[in-house]
Order: sequence, then structure tokens, then C-alpha cells
Amino acid sequence: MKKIIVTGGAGFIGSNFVHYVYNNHPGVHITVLDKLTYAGNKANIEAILGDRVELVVGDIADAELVNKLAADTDAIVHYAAESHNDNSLNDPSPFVHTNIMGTFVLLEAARKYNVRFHHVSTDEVYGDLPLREDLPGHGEGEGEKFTAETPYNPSSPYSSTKAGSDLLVRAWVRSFGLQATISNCSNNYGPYQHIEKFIPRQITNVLSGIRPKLYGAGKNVRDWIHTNDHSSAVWTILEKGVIGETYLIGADGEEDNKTVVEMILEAMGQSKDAYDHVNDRAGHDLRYAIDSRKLREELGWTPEFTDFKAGLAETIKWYTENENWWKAEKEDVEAFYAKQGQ
Ligand code: NAD
Ligand code: TDX
Repeated sequence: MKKIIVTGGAGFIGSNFVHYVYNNHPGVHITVLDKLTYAGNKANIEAILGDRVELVVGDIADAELVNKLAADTDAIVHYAAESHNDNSLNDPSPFVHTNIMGTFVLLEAARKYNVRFHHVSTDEVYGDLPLREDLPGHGEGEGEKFTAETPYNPSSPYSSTKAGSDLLVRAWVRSFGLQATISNCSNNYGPYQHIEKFIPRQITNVLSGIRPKLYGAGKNVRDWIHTNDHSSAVWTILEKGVIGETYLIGADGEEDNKTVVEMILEAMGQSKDAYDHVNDRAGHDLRYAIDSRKLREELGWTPEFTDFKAGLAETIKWYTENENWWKAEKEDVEAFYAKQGQ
């Protein structure tokens, strides 16, 4: 693979992937296709733009543009999406446009030019799981984590549009022989994550003198993975993945939200209880947990950044040192949440 298109490569996970490929695969040319919505930021890749990394600002649902780019590439790695559950509850329409229509346009272009396609998706397509304490095997028994065989059961406009996009990819593989793979990853954290999301919101709250905000009782569990491990997993699938297969990506990082808020407060020298309980999210998924054995055993991938406490400390350091990257947006983000009592 010499030339790849990375859609959404100016967003959080996409830009981390672009840096990963730039640093680890010097023979690869990357074209980032990104609309630069509120979530996309040229600054995320600015330092590496040049001969090997190019930015095309545009919409993945623009068929003319997408066809032009697809005609001259070996692979499309598709990260672009509307990605925030809370926004999807407020206005689902851009989610349908980008996640469904945008994916459709990319698939048609990949089919036309016979381009290798990798679709980046989420564990949220499977719905949610009971808490470990309510399970007979305490989360370790069969069927107590998500696998590629778990039936789709999405809860929100965000996750349902991601589920729809996954199903389009599967249909294009079966009906048209598209050379595609899919990955469903758990919650990512790390640098360049938009401050609307849980971990960066709380870190930047503390840095701004605002108390962290926990939805409901904070019992909901997320399975955290460092974004660098997501990048190495996607690259492994691109190189070694079996066409038509779905791989679940996770690093065994389950934590409940209350524990994460307390860890952030502690790491930032605050009292562990210096946070507020706020309104819960409508339809709030209870627990996500990934069984990633297929990816590990069949493709030989292993996560590297599995010390969550150390990863969190490094992420706190990044937001502390890069206030210019987030400061201008903080007030608007908090005003949006304040309107919903969050
Ligand atoms: P993000 O919101 O930070 O970035 C999305 C990027 O897509 C932005 O740069 C934005 O400008 C771009 N974009 C949006 N609409 C576009 C359009 N119509 N055309 C072109 N570009 C467009 O999202 P993220 O958290 O980095 O997530 C990236 C992908 O990974 C998504 O597909 C998401 O579903 C998936 N994912 C995310 C997580 C997570 O924890 N954040 C976990 C698993 C999977
Ligand atoms: O201020 C907050 N307080 C809070 O308690 C925010 C913003 C969130 N939460 C809770 C809600 C969730 O249980 O924290 C958890 C994580 O919330 P988000 O960061 O919004 O992530 P989540 O809804 O779990 O979805 C994320 O992971 C899967 C990404 O945003 C998705 O794009 C990805 O598919």
C-alpha cells in the first residue's frame, strides 16, 4: 500500500492514525479528506503536512470529489463521522448525512475503482451490556462481552447511524465483492480528543476552575483504549485482515465513570469528591466491554498502552500544555451542556 485516503483525518482518532502511519510507515502517502466540522482541526496534522501528508477539505458525501480522489489511491481508511452521542440527541440530521450518506458515497467510489476499504466503527452498534456485578460469570463468561457475533442493537441516533453504515459495508462486500474490512472499537482516549467528550471535558473543567460533571450516578462502564493502540490495530487489519471480516478492538480497560472522574481529580491534585452529579443522558448505555481475542489470535495484534493511570496522566499533561488548542471552544461547549442541565 503506497497511497491511502484517511477520511476524518483531522479529527481525534483519525489524526492520531495519520501521525501513526507517518511515523511508522515512511513509504506511505496519506491524503486526508476532512470537512473540518467543529470536530475537525487542521492544527492536529499541521506539523506533518507536506510531501507525504496532504489535506483535502471536503465532504465525504460529495460524490464528484470522492470519485476524483478514489481514482488515484490504493486504500480508503474511513474514520469521518459525526461522533458524539449527546449531539445526536439534540440534532440527528448531520449523523444521517455523514454516517449513512457519506459512507454510501465512499463505498460506491471504492467499488468503481476497486479500492481496498477499511471501515472504522464502534462497539456502540451492539447496544449495551449488564454491569459485571449483575452477571453470573461477573463479565468473564460466554456472551458477557461483545464479539463480532453479538446482534446489533444500537441505542442512540449516533450508534444507529454507525450500525447502518456497518451494514452497508457488509452488503457491498457480499453483493459487489468490495475488498472491505470493518473494525468496532471501544472508547478511545488520548491527545486531540474534542473537549465535548468525557475525559477531556473533565480535565479541561479542572484546568478552568469548573467542577467535573458526572452523568447520573456514574455507574456506567466504558472500556478505555489509548488511541495509539486503536491506530496499530487498524493498521494490522489493513495489512493482514481477511476481506469481509469484522474485528473488535479493545484493550481490557473497563472502568466506571465515577472511578474515572476520581482518578482525574486525584491526578490533578484535587479532592476526589470535587465533582457534581448532573442530569443523566437519555437512553444512556450502561456498559460496553470488548472481547478482542479474534484480532489478537488471528492477526497477532497486542495493545501496548494498557496502563490506564499512566495514559490518563500523559493525557492530562497534553491538555495542560496545549491550552491554546482547546481554550477558545470551552465556553461554548459548557454553554451547550448547561442548557441540558449537564
Ligand atoms: P471526531 O468527531 O473527533 O472526528 C470526526 C472527523 O470527521 C472530524 O475531523 C470531522 O471534521 C470529520 N467529518 C465529519 N463529517 C464529515 C464529512 N461529512 N465529510 C468529511 N469529514 C467529516 O471523531 P472521533 O472520535 O475521532 O471518531 C472517529 C471515528 O472513530 C468515527 O467513525 C467514530 O464512530 C469511530 N469511533 C470512535 C470512538 C471514540 O471513542 N471516539 C470509538 C470507536 C469508534
Ligand atoms: O460530561 C460528561 N459526563 C459524563 O458522565 C460526558 C461528556 C459524558 N459522561 C459519561 C457518558 C458516558 O457514559 O461518560 C461516558 C463517556 O461519554 P462520551 O465521552 O460522550 O463517550 P460515549 O458516549 O461512551 O461514546 C464514545 O465512545 C464510543 C465516543 O464518543 C463514540 O464516538 C464512540 O463510538
